[in-house]
Amino acid sequence: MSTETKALSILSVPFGYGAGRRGTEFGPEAIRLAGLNRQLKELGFHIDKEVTLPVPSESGETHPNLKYLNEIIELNTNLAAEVAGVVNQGAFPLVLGGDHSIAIGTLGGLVQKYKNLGVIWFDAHADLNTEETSPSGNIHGMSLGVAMGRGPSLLTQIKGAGPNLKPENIVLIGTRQLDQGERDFIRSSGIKCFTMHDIDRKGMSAVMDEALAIVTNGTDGVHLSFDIDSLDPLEAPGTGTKIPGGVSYREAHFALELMCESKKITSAEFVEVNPSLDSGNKTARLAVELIASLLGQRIL
Ligand code: B3U
Ligand code: MN
Ligand code: MN
Repeated sequence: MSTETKALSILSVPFGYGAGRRGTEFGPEAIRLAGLNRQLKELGFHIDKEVTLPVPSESGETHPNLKYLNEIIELNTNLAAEVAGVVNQGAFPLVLGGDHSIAIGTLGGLVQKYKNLGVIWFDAHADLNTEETSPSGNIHGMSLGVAMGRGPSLLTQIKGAGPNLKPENIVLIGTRQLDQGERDFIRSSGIKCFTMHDIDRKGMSAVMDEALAIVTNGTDGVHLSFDIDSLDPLEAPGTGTKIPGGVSYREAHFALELMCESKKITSAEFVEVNPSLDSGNKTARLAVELIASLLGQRIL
């Protein structure tokens, strides 16, 4: 984000119905306990607004391939409206999950202001499944697709979700687990995907240079959607779908510092912290440190 923009709004989303295991609903609280507000104040931010989204109660209706569909529609409809309100007032939205299905609402709100939004999707996964290609029926594995207008109309009709997000403006970073339908879609749509192989081959520095060039080309804002499972599980044990061979602690900080230096990031969300799987709040503390790197924390 630009150093001039010091107003920030925190949107906490204690929501876990999009994930296969319970626990991400405790993510925002764990991130708070790890000292987020103190850290932000130290960095000179004025916290404009702090909102906790109300979580819908269980409807009891079941859709085997779209688990908790009704709850996800309701939550994301509200979140999109909140995020749109924050960006229209000129503050930087910092969204704390919750599972990654909340990106449907975050992106749905952002595209109401940004007509050509760039997106950096930092994640072990691509979250590009549909009802047909998902092995789990968990909507957190579909959220980027839904935000692009791919998937069941019940979800894509959430205000803002849809073709406003263009594949040429999206990059995936840290990818290491794809389902076949996602592979096919990445190839046919032209979304740029920097897998762990690319990070090993080129180094995080070159990957971020390329990624930032793509997401800033012809765009009017850049959103960072940061799934904590992009990190190696040794660093981030408190998350539900751990995939070995992830981004290192240093690579993650470095990538976020480069995003900060670029002054191009206009919003961010941090998702999939699951305190019930964590040891000693390590993963939430890591999330706070990473947020600080994105927002200007420096060694010297
Ligand atoms: N691709 C798998 C696994 C998964 C996606 N996102 C997470 N896990 N966190 C799926 O269920 O769609
Ligand atoms: Mn994800
Ligand atoms: Mn993931």
